[in-house]
Amino acid sequence: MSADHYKVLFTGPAGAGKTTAIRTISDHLPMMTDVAATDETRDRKPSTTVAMDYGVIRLGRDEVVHLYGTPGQDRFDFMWEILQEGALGLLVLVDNARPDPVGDLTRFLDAYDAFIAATGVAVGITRTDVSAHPPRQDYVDLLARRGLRCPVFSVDARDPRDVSLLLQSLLYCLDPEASPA
Ligand SMILES: Nc1nc2c(ncn2[C@@H]2O[C@H](COP(=O)(O)OP(=O)(O)OP(=O)(O)O)[C@@H](O)[C@H]2O)c(=O)[nH]1
Ligand SMILES: [Mg+2]
Repeated sequence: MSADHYKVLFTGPAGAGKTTAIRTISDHLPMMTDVAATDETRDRKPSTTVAMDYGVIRLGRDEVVHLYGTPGQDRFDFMWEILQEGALGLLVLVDNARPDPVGDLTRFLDAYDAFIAATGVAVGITRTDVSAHPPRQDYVDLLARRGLRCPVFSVDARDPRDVSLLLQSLLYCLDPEASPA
């Protein structure tokens, strides 16, 4: 039986866990383009994505989801638009331990404004074990102010259950008729 193929895109600031999330749920060893970080990200983690991540997950019997991840750093933002092509929806990961994570989310919602309007978005708040502040409600309020109703979860990018729940909630929200796998 031939499967339906979908593409989703993970984005968000450097260190939010995009590469980790894709690696966590991918059925096969993902393709990564991480190089040793030489800039300010080096203090936080040893490597950073310079082009893209790519993994794949089969959901149920007949759905294959292709997982693409962007670089987080602004200097590679030319990849953000390229990677949107053909994607069904966007997963924004934000690192709750950064100085202004709600501002980070605002920046990514702005950057992907037209894409989100045409597709859909879900938000994963990572590193809530490192910083419990700001609360989830701050993100919900921001999304509501922008007229966006979408899933918002606290996720640990290292936990396959968290990441796949976020992914499935995005897919479900894009197509409520679809049965979650
Ligand atoms: N404590 C904690 N660590 C986490 C959590 N989620 C992810 N991490 C860690 O945070 C780091 C995220 O790094 P990456 O996955 O490379 O982040 P990225 O978003 O791909 O970053 P760029 O490619 O630089 O944009 C990894 O060391 C993860 O193990 C979490 O919920 N809690
Ligand atoms: Mg990365």
